[in-house]
Amino acid sequence: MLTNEIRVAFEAFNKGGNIVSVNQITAGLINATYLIETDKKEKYILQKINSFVFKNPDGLMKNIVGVTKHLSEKIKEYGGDDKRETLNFQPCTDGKYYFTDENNGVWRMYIYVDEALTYNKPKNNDTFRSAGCTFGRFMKLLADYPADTLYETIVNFHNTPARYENFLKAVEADIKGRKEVCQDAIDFVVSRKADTHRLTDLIAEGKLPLRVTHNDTKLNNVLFDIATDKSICVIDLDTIMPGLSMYDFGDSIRSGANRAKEDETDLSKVSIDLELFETYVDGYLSETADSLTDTELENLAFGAKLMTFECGIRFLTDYLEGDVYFRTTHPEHNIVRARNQFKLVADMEEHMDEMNAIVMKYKEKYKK
Ligand code: GN1
Ligand code: MG
Repeated sequence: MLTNEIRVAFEAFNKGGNIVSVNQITAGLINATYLIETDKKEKYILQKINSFVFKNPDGLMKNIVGVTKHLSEKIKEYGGDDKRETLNFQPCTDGKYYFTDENNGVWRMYIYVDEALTYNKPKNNDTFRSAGCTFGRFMKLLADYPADTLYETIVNFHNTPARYENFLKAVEADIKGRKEVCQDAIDFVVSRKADTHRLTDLIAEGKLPLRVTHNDTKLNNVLFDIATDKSICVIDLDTIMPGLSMYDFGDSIRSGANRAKEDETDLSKVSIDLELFETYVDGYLSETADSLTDTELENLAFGAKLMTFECGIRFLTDYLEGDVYFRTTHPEHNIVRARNQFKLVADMEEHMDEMNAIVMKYKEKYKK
């Protein structure tokens, strides 16, 4: 629906033409996203940035514009199509890549990648393998990006011990009186405290390299070409920051290799699909095996479990704090999501040896 604020924001990017249609895209849980079509037959994605989550739009957009320009150059070097394989953000008349409206709403806009779609669940093994290649290539193309110029858009985003501490505070404060009804989930988290610091300990010991990572690699954050069904373009670039390969690998597994959707209430449907896990490992390592260290490879499967655990902790914390962070459609939404993630964690624990063996199999295949 075309509202006044959407029209004003669109006009700030000075592309000309009149809006003929607006469609909200609700797949993401953070920003408000609109597909805009104009009478000049042009299509754009206009996004209102969630300013509760992202406090510094200037730093955020500098990261994103810097990274997408870097990607464009690389894509052109290998003969790819930089109009489809990366997002192209549009400046306003003042040269800034975002617009602040009269209510302090912050907006940005990029050219819509046409003839492409996203999947919430892999359509088949090939789709998921292809996503693995694309996220792996993304990290590879950014290997020489100056990481120290990146602004930390969400401080401690994948710092699981810090997430754990926030969770404990939320339990303690219990501002919504929800603690009692989710004691099972609270106990689940507390009993796995030791897992929270395994990767941060390895970082502190200098045993894991920080890389430029995406940090939010769920399957619907990559676009697929409708004609070929190959994944082409990584989207949702707000959390690009220095991070670990396990974060990107892990979050893809969390979201794509769960047999159920993230907010499935029937927990008997939630489990890790090892065939999908394998197909993603194949795609991801086909691009990255040579650059990953042995310690990274040994921790990839654990990373999948940790990202699932951390996401569950975040959903549970948000439930305890009254649903202030993630978009929800009903009061139980966050606790449903948390229990779902914890069921997946428990299932991954059962299959951890198999998951590690699969990673080693593809290490042998791809590492020269
Ligand atoms: C959010 O923005 P979106 O929907 O792609 C969240 C991720 C969570 C995910 C859970 C910036 O991702 O960290 O894993 O929801 N993004 C942010 O679905 O917090
Ligand atoms: Mg998204």
